[in-house]
Amino acid sequence: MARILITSAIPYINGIKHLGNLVGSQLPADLFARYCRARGHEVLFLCATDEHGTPAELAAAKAGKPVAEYCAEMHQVQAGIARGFGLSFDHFGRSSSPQNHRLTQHFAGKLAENGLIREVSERQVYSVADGRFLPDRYIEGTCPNCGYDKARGDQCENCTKQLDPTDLIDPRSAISGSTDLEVRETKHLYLRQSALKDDLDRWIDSKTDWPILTTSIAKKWLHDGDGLQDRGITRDLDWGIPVKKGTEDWPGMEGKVFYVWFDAPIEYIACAAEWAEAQGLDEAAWQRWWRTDKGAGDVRYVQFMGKDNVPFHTLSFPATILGSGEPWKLVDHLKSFNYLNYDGGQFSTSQGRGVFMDQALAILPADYWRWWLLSHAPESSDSEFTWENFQAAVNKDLADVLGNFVSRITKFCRSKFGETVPEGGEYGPEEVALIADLADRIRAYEGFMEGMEVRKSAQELRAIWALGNEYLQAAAPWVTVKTDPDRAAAQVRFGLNLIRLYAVLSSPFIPATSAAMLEAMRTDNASWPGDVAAALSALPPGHGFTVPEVLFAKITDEQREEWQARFAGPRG
Ligand code: B3M
Ligand code: ZN
Repeated sequence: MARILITSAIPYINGIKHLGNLVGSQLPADLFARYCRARGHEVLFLCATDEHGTPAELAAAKAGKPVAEYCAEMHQVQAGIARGFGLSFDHFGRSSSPQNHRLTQHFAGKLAENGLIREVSERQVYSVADGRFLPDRYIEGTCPNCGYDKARGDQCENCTKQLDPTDLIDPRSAISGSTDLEVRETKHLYLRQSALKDDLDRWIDSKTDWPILTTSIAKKWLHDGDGLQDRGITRDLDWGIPVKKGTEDWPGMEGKVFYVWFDAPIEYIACAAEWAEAQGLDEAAWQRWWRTDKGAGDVRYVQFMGKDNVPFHTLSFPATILGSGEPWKLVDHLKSFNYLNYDGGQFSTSQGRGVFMDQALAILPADYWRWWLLSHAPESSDSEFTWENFQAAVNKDLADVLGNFVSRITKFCRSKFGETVPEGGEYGPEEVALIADLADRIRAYEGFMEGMEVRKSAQELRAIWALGNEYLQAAAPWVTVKTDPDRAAAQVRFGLNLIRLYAVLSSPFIPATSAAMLEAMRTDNASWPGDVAAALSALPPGHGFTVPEVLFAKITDEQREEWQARFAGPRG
C-alpha cells in the first residue's frame, strides 16, 4: 500500500466550467484517485476554487455583487456540480482560506529571507478612462510571440507564453475597451526565478517518466529566448492575499496583494490543511502529506492540468518551493492535457460556447459524460466533441456492450432460474479460457491506469466488456438450457459474476453505474480482482440478485438533433 497525493488544477471561481476544463484536470484526476483507492492505496485527493485575481473581480462586478460574497456563492455552486459529476475530492477548498493566506505570506517571507525577492519600481499600465492600474487580465492586445490578437496581459492563450501586460502590442483596457492608457510608476515584488534556473533544470531533467507534453513546455520556457525570467508576484488590486513577510508587514507594499498565480498553487498545500481542520485532525495529519521531514518522504505526488497551466507548475510553483529552502514536497508526476474542442471550434467560457458542466448534468447522468470524455481525453493531441460521436460512443459502448450484457444475463436468469445465482454445473474450458484472456487484459488495464494513460485504459476496459458479450453470444445459455440445464446454470453463474467483476473494474470511469451494478448483485464486495478465477466465483450459488433498471438509455437521433441545436449558440 502506497500513499498518493493527487491534486487537480484548481478552477477559477468566475463561473461554471465547460466540459473541456473538466476533462483537462478534475475528471482524469478523479479517475486516478478512484483507481488508487480501489487498489487499496491511501489517497489524499484535493481540489479547490481559485478565487483571487482579476477573473474573480471581473466576474463579481458583472454579477453586481461584492467579490467575497460572489466567491462564497460560486464556490457552493462549483462544489455541487463537482458532486454531481462524482468527483471524489477528499476536500474541495478555497484559495481565499485563512490557511492559504498564512501559507502564502509564509512562503513570501522565506523567499525574502533567502534573498530571492527583489523590489522593483515598475512602470505599469494605467487606464485614464477607468481611473486605475490595469493589471494582467484587464489588458488585452496582440501577443508579441505569436501575433494572436486577443492575448491577455498575463498569458497568451494561443501559444501559452507567460506575458507581462506591457509586452502586449496595441493594448486596450478589458474593462472599457479604452486605448487611452498611460504607463505610471508603482512598486512590486519580483521572485528571482532566474537564480533558481539551474536547480529547476536539474529537477526537470530528473523527471524522465513525465509526458513529453509536460517536459517540452517546461524546457521551452527554461531555455527559449531570454530563458527563465523573474516574475512579478504582487498586484495593485483590492481582492487577494495582502502582501506580508510571514506575519509581518512589508514596508512599501501596503494596499497590495499577491498575484493570483503566486497563491493559487500554494492552495494545494493549504487545501490539505483545510482538509485536516474539516476532519478535526491536527497539523501533523496534513504535514505527513506535504513535509518530507514529517513523513511525506514516501508520498507520491501527482498533479493533473491542462497544457496552459504547465509553465506555472513546472517552473513558478517549484521555484517557490525550492526557494523556500524548506522540505516541502515537490510534484513527482505531472500529467497534462491538450485541449478538447467543441463541434468545429473551441470551447470558450468568455463566449459561452460549448456544453457547460451544469448543462451536461441537466440532460444526462454524469456517467455518460464521464465515459465519453475520458475515452476521448485529449492526451497526444487536441480532440473534439461532436454530438454524433457522443451519441455513437454512448449507444455502442455503454448501451450495446455493457448495458446489454447486464440486462441479458440478469433477465435470462430471472426467467429460467429465478433471481438467485443458479446452482449446478462447473466452469468448463470456455470459462477457463475466458478467465485467462480476462486476466491478461486486466493486467494491461492496470498498467495503463497506473501510467495514467486515460484513453488506453478506456480502450482496455471496453475490450474487457466486449469479451463478456462475445462469451455470452458463443455460450448461448438460452440454447444450452434446453439440452443441458446444468451447463446453462454454470454459464449464467459465470455471467452474473462477470457483472460484479465489471462493476469493480469500471468504478473509476462510471462510479454511479458501478454502484448500481453492485447493488443489483446485492453485494458490497468491491475487492479488486487480483485472482481473476477467484473473483469470478465471488457470488456463490444461491446468492440473490435483482434485475437492475436499464443502465444506459440510448441517445435517439431526435435528442441528438435537439441538443445540437440547443447548444449551437452562445450560452443564454
Ligand atoms: N485557475 C487556471 C485554470 O483554471 C487556474 C489553475 C490554477 S492551478 C494552481 O485553468
Ligand atoms: Zn502568443
